[in-house]
Amino acid sequence: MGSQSDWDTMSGAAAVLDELGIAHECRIVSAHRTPDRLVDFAKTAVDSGFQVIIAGAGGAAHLPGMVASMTRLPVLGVPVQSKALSGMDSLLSIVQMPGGIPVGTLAIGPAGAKNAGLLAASILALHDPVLAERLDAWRAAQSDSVGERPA
Ligand code: RP5
Repeated sequence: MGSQSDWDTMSGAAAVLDELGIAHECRIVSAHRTPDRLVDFAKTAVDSGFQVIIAGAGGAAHLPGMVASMTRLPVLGVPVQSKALSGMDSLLSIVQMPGGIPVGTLAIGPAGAKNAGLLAASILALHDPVLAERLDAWRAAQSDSVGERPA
């Protein structure tokens, strides 16, 4: 994520990864304030063993696109809800990538962070049958938790 202030939102992605037993790291990497850290992280991500990157940022949210430009790993972008423009700035900064460098963009805010975790799990489950079972169970539990009528 781009800032400590993004953690309230991005912790939702980490929570899902924890629930599904998916090893992950949470880092603050700012495209604007720590550009060298960004380059180092993105360029070494494959060799470091990462398989999917979730990048959350708000405002002029260059982080997901810049990361995607420096790695072939799938990058899932989460637009963090900004105070000034309610996250529309973040969404448009992340979603409208020029052809050639994709960022899979999720919804603005906590729903996007949670779904980024789930989408990362779906990607990883393609080649991990044990994780696939856990993800199926997670989804079934979610279905079971939805009442048929309002309480
Ligand atoms: C972006 O600027 C971050 O991703 C964050 O969403 C936004 C505001 O950052 P702070 O000023 O709260 O650190 O780089």
